[in-house]
Amino acid sequence: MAQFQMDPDWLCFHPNPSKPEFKLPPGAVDAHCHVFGPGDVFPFAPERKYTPCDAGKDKLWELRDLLGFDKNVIVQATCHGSDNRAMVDAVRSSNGRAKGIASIKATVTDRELDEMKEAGVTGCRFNFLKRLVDATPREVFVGIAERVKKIGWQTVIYFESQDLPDLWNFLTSLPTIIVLDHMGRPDVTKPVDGPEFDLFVDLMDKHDNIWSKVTCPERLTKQGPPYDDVVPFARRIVETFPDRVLWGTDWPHPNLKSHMPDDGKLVDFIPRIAPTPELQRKLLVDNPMRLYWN
Ligand code: 0GY
Repeated sequence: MAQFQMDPDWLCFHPNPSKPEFKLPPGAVDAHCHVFGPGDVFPFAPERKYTPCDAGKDKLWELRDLLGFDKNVIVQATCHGSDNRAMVDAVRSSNGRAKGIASIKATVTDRELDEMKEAGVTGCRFNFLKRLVDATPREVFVGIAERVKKIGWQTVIYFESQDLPDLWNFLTSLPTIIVLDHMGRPDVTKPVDGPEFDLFVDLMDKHDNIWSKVTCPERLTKQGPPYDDVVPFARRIVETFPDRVLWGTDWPHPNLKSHMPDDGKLVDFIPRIAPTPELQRKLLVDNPMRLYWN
């Protein structure tokens, strides 16, 4: 009997994704994905807000090879809280083909940070989504950012577009490179050149330490596949900031409710948002290599 029962409405990752038509450039990096457990080996955290299906490292490597990626950046998922063992184990066993982003508390010791760094962790994530985590005071995040800056880490930040005005001063005060998840989760029913998305573009424009993942059309869409409504948003960011964008699958796609994407089709979305070979090479190879494997 498995130790954990996934949530009754949980959508598990696609069982047999298609091989993409778009051929990824050599050395492409999936710069946003997760591992879940398996729960019997790496228990989910007591404070978690969801219990997923198991999605361990072996499944992730299978997907990497099927899609044609060379490397992964594994972001600690909130179902594991600040217990980073599943993520660190995956990074350690990847033969140098994965890096990690941790979730840490202010109580983390310097030794723990050094051990994670030695394993291949290159940053930590701050999460502002109430459905995923209990709130952490901003001054605590600032203190963590000042510490991780000393070991050369970046901070990855997950928030939703309506919170950007309030978060502006916090974000712009952080001393590290900052990577924003999923373009700050724009409301794609609003105009791509309207005030809300302009503010996100303005943030990146004024602060060249801020990067964006142009990820998660399956999460942002209101129309569903093939995600036509997300294309203009991602394309605007890729074309405006070609040297500060990253792409990732978001496998195993936590908390989707409407549908589970075919990961091969998600890869086929890339040339729609990065239409030239040069933009594709920057997005998929040059940028993630500069940020994570430098
Ligand atoms: C994502 C998005 C989500 C979940 C998490 O760590 C997580 O649990 O990041 C979400 O539910 O929106 O980036 O995978």
